[in-house]
Amino acid sequence: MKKALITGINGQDGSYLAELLVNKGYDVWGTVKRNSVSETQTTRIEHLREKELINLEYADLTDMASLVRVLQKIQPDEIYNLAAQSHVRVSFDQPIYTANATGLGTLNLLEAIRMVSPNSKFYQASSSEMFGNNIDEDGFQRETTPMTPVSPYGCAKVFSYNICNNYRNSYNMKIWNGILFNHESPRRGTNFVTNKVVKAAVRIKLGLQTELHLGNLEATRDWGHAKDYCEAMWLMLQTDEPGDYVCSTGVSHSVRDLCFYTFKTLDLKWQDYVKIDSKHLRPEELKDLKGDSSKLRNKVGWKPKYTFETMIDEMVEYWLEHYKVKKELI
Ligand code: NAP
Ligand code: G4F
Repeated sequence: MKKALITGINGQDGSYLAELLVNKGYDVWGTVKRNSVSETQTTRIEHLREKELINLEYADLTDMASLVRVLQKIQPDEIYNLAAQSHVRVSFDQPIYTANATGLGTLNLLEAIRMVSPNSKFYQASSSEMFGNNIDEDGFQRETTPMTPVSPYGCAKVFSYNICNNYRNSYNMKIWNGILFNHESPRRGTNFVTNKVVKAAVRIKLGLQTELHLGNLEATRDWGHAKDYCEAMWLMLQTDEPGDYVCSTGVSHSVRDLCFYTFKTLDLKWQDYVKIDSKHLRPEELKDLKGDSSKLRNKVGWKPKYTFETMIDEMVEYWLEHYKVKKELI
């Protein structure tokens, strides 16, 4: 039985990846960060924890000793580093913490692996935010697109990406960088734009809310489904040769399109409810993202199952179910 360790197992991706690895017969371990409300440490993975399908350890990427302890205990075959302060807007408010957790945290983990578990395969959650506003002539970003990040989060992820490549080359460690474009799901934090819009539209439909305050409606993103992208992470680690892979759908939509589609699904007109609030704007904005994932599709055989529309439909259903309303009743 293969052993896998997922840092940030209670995050959106961690929870889907844990399900995928449990279903594949792995012995799955995950790290959680201590919280004074213990229930919030396991909200997204409670269904796995209560059936004793996963094992949890306390650890923090900023605390290298905790990482050494966990690695010594588990000696995993595969390590998926999904933990991070992952919110771009928040990274402007907490740049130093973001650099420590999302940047130096990766180095803490790599050093711990080098000392304690050097033969483990390692997946790093790299991000399309690393490209900043660089776009190739054909309108796409890919593995070779220059990286000029426009947020403290993006800068921290570039550090992690570079140090992973450096450790791969210097110490022959088995390290893969998955450069993932935005991926969403009903489990997405509701302060990211997709789940914020979907949750608010459902609440407006049910009379629980009257307005939705957003920032930049013109930005475009290449939005995929987190389940599809977790499959890509696992597939990468099953290849023989470590490398860097973009994972994306190749289709992008604006935040305005997202509002249009979501409100229309509920027979609402988004213009009647959406208000622009400058507090959701960023000091510097990453305007457009659209990824070319040919390398992943051709070399690894990955293909997404969800479209933008089926993903948003699933998220709408989730929030209706949350408020105990059947779609046919509204
Ligand atoms: P997420 O939902 O924010 O999950 C992040 C997880 O990391 C949470 O469980 C969080 O715990 C944990 N964490 C935060 N700071 C930590 C620290 N200092 N030490 C240990 N754990 C810590 O993010 P996600 O959407 O699942 O994304 C997974 C990874 O992929 C992240 O690294 C993200 O930056 C990256 N990524 C995401 C996307 C995307 O579109 N989703 C795209 C590209 C890359 P708490 O909840 O207790 O804070
Ligand atoms: O949903 P977002 O906050 O995601 P963002 O900034 O693209 O970052 C996500 O994707 C990255 C991959 O490229 C990940 F690495 C990162 O961890 C995270 O998962 O914002 C998407 C767009 C932005 O252009 C933002 O300015 O939506 C725009 N937006 C407009 N109004 C808003 C809002 N974003 C948020 N969060 N809240 C708003 O009210």
